[in-house]
Amino acid sequence: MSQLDKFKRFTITSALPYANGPLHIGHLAGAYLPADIFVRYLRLLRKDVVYICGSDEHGAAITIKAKKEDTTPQAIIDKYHQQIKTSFEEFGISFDIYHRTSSAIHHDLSQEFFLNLYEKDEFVEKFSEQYFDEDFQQFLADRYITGTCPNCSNPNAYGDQCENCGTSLNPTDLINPISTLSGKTPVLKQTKHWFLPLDKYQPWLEKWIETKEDEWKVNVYGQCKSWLKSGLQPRSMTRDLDWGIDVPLEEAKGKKLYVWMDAPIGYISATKQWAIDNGKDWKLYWKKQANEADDSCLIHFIGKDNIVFHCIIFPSILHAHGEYILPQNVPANEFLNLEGDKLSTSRNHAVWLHEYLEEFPGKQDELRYVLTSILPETSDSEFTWKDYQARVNNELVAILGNYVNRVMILMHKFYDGKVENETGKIVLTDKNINAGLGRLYDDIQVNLEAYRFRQALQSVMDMARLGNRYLTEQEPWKTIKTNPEQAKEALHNSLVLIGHLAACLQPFLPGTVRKVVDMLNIPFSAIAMDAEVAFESGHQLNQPVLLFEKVEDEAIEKQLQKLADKKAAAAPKQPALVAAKENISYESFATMDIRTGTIITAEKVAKTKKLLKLSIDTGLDTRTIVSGIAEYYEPEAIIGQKVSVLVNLEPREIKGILSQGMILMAENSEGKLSFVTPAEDMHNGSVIR
Ligand code: B3M
Ligand code: ZN
Repeated sequence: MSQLDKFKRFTITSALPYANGPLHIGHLAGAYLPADIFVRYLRLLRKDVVYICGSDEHGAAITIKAKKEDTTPQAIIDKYHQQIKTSFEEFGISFDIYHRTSSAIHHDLSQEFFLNLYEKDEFVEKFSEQYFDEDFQQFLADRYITGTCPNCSNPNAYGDQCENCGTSLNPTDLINPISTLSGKTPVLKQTKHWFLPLDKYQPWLEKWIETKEDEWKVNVYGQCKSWLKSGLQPRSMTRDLDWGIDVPLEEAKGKKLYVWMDAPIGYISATKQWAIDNGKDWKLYWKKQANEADDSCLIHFIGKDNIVFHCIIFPSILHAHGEYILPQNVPANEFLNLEGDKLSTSRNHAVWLHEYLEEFPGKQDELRYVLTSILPETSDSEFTWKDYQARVNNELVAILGNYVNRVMILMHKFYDGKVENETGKIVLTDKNINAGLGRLYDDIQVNLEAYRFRQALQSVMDMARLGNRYLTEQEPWKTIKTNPEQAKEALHNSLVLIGHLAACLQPFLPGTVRKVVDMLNIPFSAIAMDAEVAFESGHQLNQPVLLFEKVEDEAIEKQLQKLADKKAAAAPKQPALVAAKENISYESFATMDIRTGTIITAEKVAKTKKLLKLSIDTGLDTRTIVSGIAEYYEPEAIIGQKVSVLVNLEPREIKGILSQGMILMAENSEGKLSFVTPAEDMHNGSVIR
């Protein structure tokens, strides 16, 4: 009997990925593959389950990406929502709906939630000072305000960041702030925000989370405890932003909901949409029922960086609302690393799902298998291509594929694929196999229900190992001559075992199961984890097909090379520096007279490529200097340029012109030149020392 039998219904969610980039294997191993396995298991048990996901299309993650790609947030979410949705579909994550938070149904429900809490007076209203454009009657968040960066003096820094030096800023950090709407100086104005009083909910949260001590994963429970221990603070649920869901209050014009207020509500709005599309009642999956025993079991699959939002903030919102169920469990995973390094979107250090699907067509189950084998369930884990190859070749091909293939080939060789006996029904007759099978079923079930998917998969593979051992012991290829009845029974037992294997493989390798069921020539519905596997006498098997192919070295080399190329392309180039010179005394340095000056005129020196004839105001005099910069600067462009001049360099004649000094130039490792100019405006003749 399953632990899960006490629940009437299941509401399973996977974190809504931000629609700001493609999916990689880290996403899959965190919140999607484990949930998909669990959901497929529930469906096998014929549970009433809805599996929900969708794109998270609000928040800075989206607007920042739009800025980077020089486009609109709408264009970003449209592009990536489609791409993510397609990748999930092709990979076979079996959501009942993949929705999006930009939908009207989601905007409406999020506003409804906000108003519900607002009308109950749950929010704490707080004021702070923010810039406001009086002409446009609007608060200025992020890029609606520019000014001088307090860090590097870039005059075009944004309210959230200076793109010159990379510093992250608040609008009030800017020197000389200017509104990009009116071009005028904004005024500071009080702005109001609505805070969720987490401090008020803390005692309730503590009690509720206590009840989860034995059930939740240690990493999840521990993180919650430490948040609670440090004391919860009120958290603003609104923002002065231009992208997101409008705060539904007259006095909050121009304000949006904080993305973490709306995103988890996305689970609910997606369920509503699914219910509309499928003639269901969404309330059964989300609302408290009259009788607690009728409540749905809500489980959030997430990565560890989302724990606080799913275990503290969202439950607080649900609790404050009052009508909703709370999560039964939040089995968060740790992180997956790749080839000894953190997965990184910005450094392009990732195995991208859409690329994998293209380069390994039809090999979804191979990736599912490897990722499930290394899921970061209790600590960070690592994907390497060599390990991928080893697991596919040594486990999928050599154990699972080999077992099914041997049995199928022998059945065709000896009996033309016909399953036939006198009793009229083919069932498992070997006591040892039966006992072994029973133990493995228990292991698989217990581990699946405890979110230990790695171990559960190992037990499924043990079933194939059991079959291989049985076949080797029975040797039907020999007994077919000496004891044909025994050979037949052994192969029939093996065949029934394949049926059990297919049933247990369903949550893990659905594509493979389809192939097995095809070969067995039985309806999909005939295999279930709690059903007997049997064949009617006279049943005809289909021709065997290979379940898995060996992964060749070349394929792995290619992937490793690709990662190396990406890494090289993303690495910042190290400048090749000129070697340092010998030390000199201060005295010899002090003999140089270096002054600030200004270029007054500039012209090319006839019959040369490199030389410009400059006249320089050195403060002391106006003098002629010949400088080898003609390949880098047009003469007209440098009139008025501030420079540094070595004025006491021995004059010398160059191409018939007396050059009286030298302009100092900085030269980088690529040979690019730059004038050396004082950072502040200095009068000509200022001494450089
Ligand atoms: N989009 C954060 C993330 O992708 C966020 C999850 C929302 S779940 C409601 O890590
Ligand atoms: Zn700056």
